[in-house]
Amino acid sequence: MFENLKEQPADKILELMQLYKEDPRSDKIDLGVGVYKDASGNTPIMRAIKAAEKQLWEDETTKSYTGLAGDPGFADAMVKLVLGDTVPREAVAAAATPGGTGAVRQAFDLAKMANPDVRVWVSDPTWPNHLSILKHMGIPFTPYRYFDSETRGVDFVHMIADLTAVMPGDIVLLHGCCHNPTGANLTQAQWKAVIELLLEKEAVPMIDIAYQGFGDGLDADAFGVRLVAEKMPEVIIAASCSKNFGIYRERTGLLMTVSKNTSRTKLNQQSLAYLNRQNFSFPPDHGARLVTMVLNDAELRADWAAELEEVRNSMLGLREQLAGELRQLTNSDKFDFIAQHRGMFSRLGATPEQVAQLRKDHGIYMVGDSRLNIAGLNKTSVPVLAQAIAKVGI
Ligand code: PLP
Ligand code: TYF
Repeated sequence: MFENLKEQPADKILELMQLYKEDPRSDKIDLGVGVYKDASGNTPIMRAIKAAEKQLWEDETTKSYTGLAGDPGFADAMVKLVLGDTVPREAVAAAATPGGTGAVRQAFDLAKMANPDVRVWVSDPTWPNHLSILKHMGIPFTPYRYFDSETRGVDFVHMIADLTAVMPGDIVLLHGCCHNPTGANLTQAQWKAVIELLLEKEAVPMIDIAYQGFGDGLDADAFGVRLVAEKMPEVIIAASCSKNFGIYRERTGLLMTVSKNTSRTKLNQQSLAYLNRQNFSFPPDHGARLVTMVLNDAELRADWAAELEEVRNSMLGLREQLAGELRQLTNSDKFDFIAQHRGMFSRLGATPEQVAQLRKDHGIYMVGDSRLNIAGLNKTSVPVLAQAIAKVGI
C-alpha cells in the first residue's frame, strides 16, 4: 500500500526555517516564518500567559475530557474578543480547534458538508496553507486579484472586478487584518464596498483572523470581521490565538459561524461539534484555558493587552525605521509602503533571484515571494537589511 504514496510538496516557509538553522554565518537574519520575536530574537511567553499557567497549575483539579466543542467559557470569551457586541451571542455557534489552521480546515469541511459543490474565492496571493488545504480536500478555488505589485497596496479595482463573478453560495475568504503574505489591508471604506458586493451576490464570507492586535489594535483590527458579521446574514470565522497570545505550540483556535436566523444556531453548533468528533474528538484545552483565564481576569487581561501593544508598537517602530532608512538610501519614497503595511509581514516586491541573492550574499532569509517578517528585525539589523536591499537593487 505505502508504495502508492507520492512525495508531497514541502511547506516553503518551514523549509526556509531549516535552511536558516543550517547556515553557519553568525550575522544571518531570519525574516522567514511568522513568529513574533523581541529585540533579542526570542519569542517570549507573554507575562499574563505565564501567570495564568502558574495559577492553573495550582488550581486545576482534573484533566478529564472537556466537551466536543471545547470549554464553552473559551468560546464565550473569544466570541466577545473577536466580535465585540456586534451580534447577539445566540447568533454565534463556536467550537475550539487545534490552532487557527484547525479552524480553517474545519471551516472548509463545514462548507463542503453544507454544499458539496462549494467554491472558495481566495486572495492572490494568500497564506499558502489555504491553498494546500483546499487542494488536499478537493475543493475548487478561484483567486481574486488583491495585491498591486507596483504600489504594494491593495489592488482594489481588480479585486472588485474579479469578485463580480462570484455566484450565490460561493465562499469568499478574506483576511480579517494583517494580510499574510502582503501586509496590505482593506480600508474601512473598502470593507464596506466588499460587503455590499457580497450581499448583492449572495456569497458567504469566510474571515481568517490570525493577527488581531498586531495591526492597529485589538478593536481596530476587528473592524472588518465585525462589520461583516453585522451586515451579512451568514459568516464563517476562523480565529487563531497563536500570535496574539504567543501560544503557538499550544494549538489554540476557534471556529465560529454567525447566522442571523438564530433558529439555525443550534444545528450549526451541533455540526461544529460533529466535525470535531470526526477529526480529533476533543480539541486541545491547555491553551484555550489560558486564553479564557487571561480574558476573564481584569488584571491579567490588562497586562496582556499592554504587552500586546508593546509588541504591536515595536513592529510599527521597525517599519518606520526601515522605511526611513530606505528613503535615505534610495533617495525616493518607493519603500514607504513598508510603513503603511500592518502586521508581521510585508511583501517587498523583489524577484525570486533577488531574494536568493539576499540569502546568499547577505545571510538575509525571507520567503521566496519576498515576504519578510518585520518582527525578525531589530534596531541594529534594520540598517543592515536596508543596505542589502539597496545593494541588490530591489
Ligand atoms: N491563518 C493565517 C493567515 C496565518 O498566517 C496563520 C498562521 O499563523 C494561521 C491562519 C493559523 O495559525 P495557527 O494554526 O498557528 O494558529
Ligand atoms: O505564515 C507564517 O509564517 C505563519 C506560520 O505551515 C506558519 O502563519 C507557517 C507555515 C505553516 C504553518 C504556520
